[in-house]
Amino acid sequence: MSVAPEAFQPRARHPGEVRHDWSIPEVQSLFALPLMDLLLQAQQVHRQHFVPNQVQVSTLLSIKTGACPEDCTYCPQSVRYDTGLAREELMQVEDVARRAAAARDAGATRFCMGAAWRSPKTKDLRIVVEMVKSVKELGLETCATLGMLTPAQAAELKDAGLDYYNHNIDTSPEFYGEVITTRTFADRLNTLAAVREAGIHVCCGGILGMGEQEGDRAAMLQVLATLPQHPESVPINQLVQVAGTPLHGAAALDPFDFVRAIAVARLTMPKSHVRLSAGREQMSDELQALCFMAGANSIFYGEKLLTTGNPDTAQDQALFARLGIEPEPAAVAAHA
Ligand code: SAM
Ligand code: DTB
Ligand code: SF4
Repeated sequence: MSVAPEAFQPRARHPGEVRHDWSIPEVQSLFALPLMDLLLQAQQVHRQHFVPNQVQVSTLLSIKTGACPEDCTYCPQSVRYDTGLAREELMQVEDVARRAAAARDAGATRFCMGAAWRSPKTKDLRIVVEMVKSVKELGLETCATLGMLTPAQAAELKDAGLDYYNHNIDTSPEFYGEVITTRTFADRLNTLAAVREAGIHVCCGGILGMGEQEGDRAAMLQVLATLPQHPESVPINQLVQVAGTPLHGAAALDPFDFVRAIAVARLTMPKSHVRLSAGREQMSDELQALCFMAGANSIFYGEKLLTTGNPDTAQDQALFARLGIEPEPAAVAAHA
């Protein structure tokens, strides 16, 4: 029996629909739009799913700094590059809790603990579990980024009350091998699957400005937008160039290309928070405003990222006031 050709027509799409079947050419065609058309679409889709003019605010803390065995060519914490960074052991739980309380008092609703590990050791994970519990007790949302996780480790963190786990794919599958050789793209996807399986919210994005092509940026976002469930949080980092790392001196990205990537993340993952992540210290207020227009609705707040600088809290508060942006209230109930 013959089937009517219309049976094979893709069904009508509407902008803002959550989809998991994005093709690379489709994502590339978004990048190719005139910037103002892209910005307009992105802001319209943003308003379908989010309260306008609200931005989620997270604070980062490096709980274990430097001497990382991995070779990520962007990273000041790799043991392989001489960046002059002093190595620090895993922090004490009480000190982390003190820093989290200060972040909460300054206005953050989520506290993200980062460790320069390939993956956590059992004895270290036990300590991180205590950190997560104590940060959670302060009424903050909790996030950690500790490298690769097994399903059992992810389950342990979930039991401790971890709300989010950050693990980035960093770039396209094709460009990935130019950036990191000590762990594969597939390793990253396995960790993301373990985190998802454990019931922890996924925070996953990448870095722009590492010498990748626009096609790599499209391919990276296509991977994220075709995951069975979109990451709840999508950090878009601009490379922070650190002397001593192989990527120091990489050609600067056109700021409008950064804005385009934010807008494409917003359009392809309409319900995800898109974080204007590392690199804000090097951006003008006007560029950051364009990123918010493009649908970014999350930032790192506090004078330090992990090892590099971030705008002062007073400067960010002033920027929010000038733009009429308010911090997003914590979604505690959703993560209980
Ligand atoms: N070691 C763990 C890992 O790599 O999974 C967690 C910490 S690591 C610093 C977290 C992420 O920070 C990296 O995946 C990368 O996307 C981002 N990052 C690191 N150095 C950066 C830099 N110089 N500029 C922008 N983003 C950076
Ligand atoms: C993410 O995507 N960006 C953050 C967080 N996740 C862990 C890290 C940015 C690090 C920038 C370089 C540094 O401060 O060491
Ligand atoms: Fe280590 Fe993470 Fe830096 Fe890579 S990005 S060198 S895994 S701390």
